[in-house]
Amino acid sequence: MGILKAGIIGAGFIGSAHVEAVRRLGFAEVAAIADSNKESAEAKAKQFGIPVSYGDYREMLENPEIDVIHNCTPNHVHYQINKEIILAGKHVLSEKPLAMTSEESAELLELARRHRVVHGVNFVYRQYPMVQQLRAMVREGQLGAINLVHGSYLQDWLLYDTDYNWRMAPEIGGKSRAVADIGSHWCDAVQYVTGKKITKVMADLATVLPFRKKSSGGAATFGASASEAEHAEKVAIHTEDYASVLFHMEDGTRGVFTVSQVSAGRKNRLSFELNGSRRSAFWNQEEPAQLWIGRRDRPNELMAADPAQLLPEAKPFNHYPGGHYEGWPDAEKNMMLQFYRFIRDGRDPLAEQPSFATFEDGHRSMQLIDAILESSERGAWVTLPS
Ligand code: SOE
Repeated sequence: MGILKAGIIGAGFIGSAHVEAVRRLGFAEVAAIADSNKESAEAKAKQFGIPVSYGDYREMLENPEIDVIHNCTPNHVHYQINKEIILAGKHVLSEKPLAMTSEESAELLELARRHRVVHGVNFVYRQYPMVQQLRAMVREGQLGAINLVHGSYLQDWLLYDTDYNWRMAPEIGGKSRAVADIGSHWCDAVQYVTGKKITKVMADLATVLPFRKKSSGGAATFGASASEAEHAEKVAIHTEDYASVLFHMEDGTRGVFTVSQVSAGRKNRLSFELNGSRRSAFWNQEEPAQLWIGRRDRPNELMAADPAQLLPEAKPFNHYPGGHYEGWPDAEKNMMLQFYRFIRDGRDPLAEQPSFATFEDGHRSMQLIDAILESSERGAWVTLPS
C-alpha cells in the first residue's frame, strides 16, 4: 500500500489537530477537507494547504482515492456521518461520542464489524508514553494487585456565565456534557491502564451555572468567551458542569473520579492514581513526562520520560530523547500512528485488539455515560450491561 489518503470532516479545534497529526506520519496525507458549507471548506483548505475541499461531506465519501475518513463534526451528527462512512467502505476515525444514544453506537459497532472497516475513536490520553509505561508496569505486576483507582479531569474554559459553546445544548452536544466530554477520556485511560472494565457506578451530577449568556456567534471550544458588552441571550443550562462518580471494576476494584469544567486554573488536568498492593503510581496530563511511583518502605520515585528507561511496550510511543518532552499534539500523533499503521499493515480489528480505542470502546463508553446519568437521576447504584 502506498501513501494512505485521509479526508477530514469538520475543521474546528479538533479537526485542525487531526490534520496536523496525520501529516506528521510520513506515510499518509490529508487529501481533502469537508465543512458545513463550500466557503468555509475552501477557506480551511487554503489555510491548511489541502488540495480538495467539499461543502458537503457526501461528495467526499464518493471520492475513490480516499482511504480513511475522520469525523470531527459536532456530536449530534456523529452517528449519521459515521454510518455513511462505513457504508461507503472507508476506514473511520471518529471523535467521541460515537452517537447520541447507546442504541445508535451498538448499531455502528455492528455495522463497522460487518463491513470490515478499521474503526477508531479518538481517546487520545492512552497514547502518552508515560501512560503506556504505567500500563506495562501494571501488566508486569510492578504495582502488585490494583486495589484502588481515583482521580479527576478538571478544566476551566467554561467557568464564567459568559462562556457558551455548542456542547451546552443537549440537542447538539448530547444529554451529558462534562461526563461525556471529559469523563469519557478519564474512564478510557484508567480502564486501558488497569486492563479492567468499570461495571457499576453511583453518580452525583450538578449544573453549577444554571443560566449562561449566549453571544450571537457562540464560542469555539476553548475559545474566548463573550464580552459583557456583546449582545447576549440568557439561556437555561441543563447539562452538567460537574460530576463525581464512585465505581466498581469487574474484579471488585474500587474507584472514584471527579470531572469539572468550572475549576479555575485547571486547564486540561486529567490525572489519576493507582494504589496497588506493592506500589502506587500517579500521572497528570499537565505534566505528562513524569510518573510518580509511591512506595511504603523506600523513598518515592519521580520517573522522567527517558526512552532509555522505558519498558519495551512504551518505547515506541516516545519519539524524542529524554528532556525533549512530548505532550498532547504528540499523543494525537501516536493515535494516528497506531491507527494508520494498523490499516497499512492490513490488520483485522476482528482478529486482534488494537492499541487505539475502537468503536467497541466507544460503544462501552456510551453505556457508561447512560449508567452515570441514570444513577444520578435515581440516586442509586447502576450496573452496566455485561
Ligand atoms: C473540551 O472539553 C475538550 O476539547 C474535549 O472535547 C476533548 O476531548 C479533550 O481532549 C480536551 O477538551
